[in-house]
Amino acid sequence: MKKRTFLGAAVLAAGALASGAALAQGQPFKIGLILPMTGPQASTGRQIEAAARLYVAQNGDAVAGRKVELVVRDDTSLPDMTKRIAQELVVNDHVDVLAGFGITPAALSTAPIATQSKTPEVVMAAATSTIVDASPYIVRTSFTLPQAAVPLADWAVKNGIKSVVTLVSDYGPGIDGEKAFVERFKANGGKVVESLRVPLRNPDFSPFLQKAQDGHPDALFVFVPSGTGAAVMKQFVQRGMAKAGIRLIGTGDITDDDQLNDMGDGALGVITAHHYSAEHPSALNKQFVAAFEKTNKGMRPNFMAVGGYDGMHLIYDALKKTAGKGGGDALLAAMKGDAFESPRGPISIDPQTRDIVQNIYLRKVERVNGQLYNVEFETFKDVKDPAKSK
Ligand code: VNL
Repeated sequence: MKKRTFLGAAVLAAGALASGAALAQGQPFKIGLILPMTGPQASTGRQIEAAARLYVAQNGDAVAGRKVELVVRDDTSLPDMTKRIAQELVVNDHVDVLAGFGITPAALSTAPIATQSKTPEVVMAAATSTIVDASPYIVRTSFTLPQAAVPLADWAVKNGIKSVVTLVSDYGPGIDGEKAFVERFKANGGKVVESLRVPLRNPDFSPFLQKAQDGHPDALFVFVPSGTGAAVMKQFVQRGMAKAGIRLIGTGDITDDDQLNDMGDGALGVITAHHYSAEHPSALNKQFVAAFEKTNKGMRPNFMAVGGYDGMHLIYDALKKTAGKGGGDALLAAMKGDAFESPRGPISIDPQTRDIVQNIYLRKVERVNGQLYNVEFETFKDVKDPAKSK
């Protein structure tokens, strides 16, 4: 407890120092990247680190004459550890920006540190709607679950799906996704047979899938975090749920590009809504995917990689706008309203909410040149988080 209090005071002092612009410009500009590099969300950490390093390799390790340094730390996706690392990075390493955050609890646990030390917290992965409300220093380059779930609910009703069972991971993003999908689907006249929630840690999907199957819905709506989709897909196929007439739909987390190509033919035809597909047909995305695959053999960039890549872009833009000076408040002001083309399409940061505004795509899993991809077939432009525009 004593230690906590001490660290709290140190965090405040570090903030005062930074905001007083006492840190000389000769110092490197440090980005503390806190990611799950081991443990259940390790694929998210791997993807984001690879993309962040690619961004630096492509754009140089100096901005407006100021050297940029990435400090990568593994939080194993345990929020207490995320917080401890964030404190250390601010107090000892004097980082200028905190970034990364593989899961919602990690992003939330760091929010008080960002606020106290006036350090921008760039959330590159976590996707619960309310994260941006936890600190005025949080900016998000990932997505929110309602952004994807609402267009999917509209598509479902228009395409003959009259009843669903929902199955989500039992924490922030899952609950957001369930709520957004169910509300919209019901408002469109759809029937929700049952809503199931499966634990985040060590999930055993089989009893839940059994329940879903017993409900005989037209479709099963699923959200599970990145890295977990293949396990659900495997059991969905093994149980013969598709053959029993149940369609699998969900947010794009379930057909994650990191795993999709190994999911087999059972994944063909699965419809999802999301903000990024490695198959997105733009020149910028083709370049991004080729460069990523070249420097990371055997890996395909997924939506986490794009969140990391764009987060770096946002930080570089902000540092440029402050002419290399940085400073928490100045960086944040520069980030608000920033807009650029991402490998996912055009994006911007809503200056009011600090949340991302981006296109959402409906996609279908298809085989392209022998590989499984999410092929986009409909675009919803400039989607804000629907949970905030109510
Ligand atoms: C979260 C949301 C994490 C979506 C995810 O994968 C994901 C989160 C690690 O907010 O915790 O795909």
